[in-house]
Amino acid sequence: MTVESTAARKTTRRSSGAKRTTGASAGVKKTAEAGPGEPELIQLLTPEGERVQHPEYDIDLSAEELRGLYRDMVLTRRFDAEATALQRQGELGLWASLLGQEAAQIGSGRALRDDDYVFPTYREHGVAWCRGVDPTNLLGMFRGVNNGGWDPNSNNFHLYTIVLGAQTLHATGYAMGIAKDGADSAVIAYFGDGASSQGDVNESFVFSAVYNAPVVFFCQNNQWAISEPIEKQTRVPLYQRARGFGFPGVRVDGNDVLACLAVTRTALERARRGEGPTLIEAYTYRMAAHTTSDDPTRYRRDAEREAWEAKDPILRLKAYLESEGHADAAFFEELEAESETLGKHVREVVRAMPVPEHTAMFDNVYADGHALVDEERAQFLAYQASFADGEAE
Ligand SMILES: Cc1ncc(C[n+]2csc(CCOP(=O)(O)OP(=O)(O)O)c2C)c(N)n1
Ligand SMILES: [Mg+2]
Repeated sequence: MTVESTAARKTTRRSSGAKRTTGASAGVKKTAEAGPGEPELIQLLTPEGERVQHPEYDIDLSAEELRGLYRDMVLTRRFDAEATALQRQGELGLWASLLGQEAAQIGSGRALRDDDYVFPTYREHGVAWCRGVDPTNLLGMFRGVNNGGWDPNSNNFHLYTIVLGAQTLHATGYAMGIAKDGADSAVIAYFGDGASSQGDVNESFVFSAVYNAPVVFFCQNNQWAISEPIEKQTRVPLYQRARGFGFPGVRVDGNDVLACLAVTRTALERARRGEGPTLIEAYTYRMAAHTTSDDPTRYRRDAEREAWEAKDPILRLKAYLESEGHADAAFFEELEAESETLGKHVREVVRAMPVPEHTAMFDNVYADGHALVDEERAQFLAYQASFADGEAE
């Protein structure tokens, strides 16, 4: 990776009819939007929506594919906004918004094959969308009516994991397993900048490297772990940590859906070839609060958020689609109507979610039951009954 100053950046505008040049022959440098001294980001679409080339990671997508990525991001953002509103109306207990991280999630999610397996955190609503998980199923846990909400094996999308970093170990073990089975599929584990400090993540790096496991570690560096800034997690850019474990790491512009797609696709292919893990650091920003229980105005400046607004992942793809004539007004209008329909559907489904039996939470702790769980169930029933007595008095 080379580091170049902002002044030395070179962008190559790619008009629809222009002959594509390879990075090497054109001498095109990787572009970056990081400040001086910061490592560059792999980028294919600037914040202004200009297409730039990259010698290693360039991709060719049809207008239809580009519109598809845009649609995914818009609908995911709409779903997310709807969920936040539902929490504010008391319909959900909590929500963890993905606002600002749509490109990282849709780009990496669309790089996956159906037979690949995903191990998410609690914020991967865009990846769930790409896997075909019904978005309303994501809301049950946040409403407190179930403990998961979907069958992980239906879409190869594991349940949300709240315990930071634990899923990286699950992913590594799963990847080691499919390698033993001789499968050519790959595994991807999502985690955050804060989770990168967890022992689990570092242990999974060791195991996956030593066993050449077909796993991609996709770290969304959204700059914050609740109120802890990235500076308190690391002395080096996160992607550089991979080197110490013996596998490659790359930093991609996490607000550039094209770059996220290209980089993840490359890493997955590498894993399939039996060349082991890759760490992708998607450099992005958490535009909303950590969750609906958090108030970020207590610990970060408005100016920081405003600076990231200019790098919005959806606006930059929209600018590109418009400037290249890849989408017309009718496309944007239809998508707006589709967003409205999705929002209405989500609201209706959530409000109609059945309230489970109070004891359902004890049902699947052990496959064959357990005496201790039986005891706890009985205690809980007695506790519930004490309320009923109180009401009766
Ligand atoms: C093992 C563990 N420790 C602490 C927590 C509490 N916790 C939940 S989210 C969070 C911050 C995570 O930050 P990051 O990994 O950057 O992910 P982000 O929420 O920014 O997507 C913490 C400390 C937890 N869930 N699990
Ligand atoms: Mg974070």
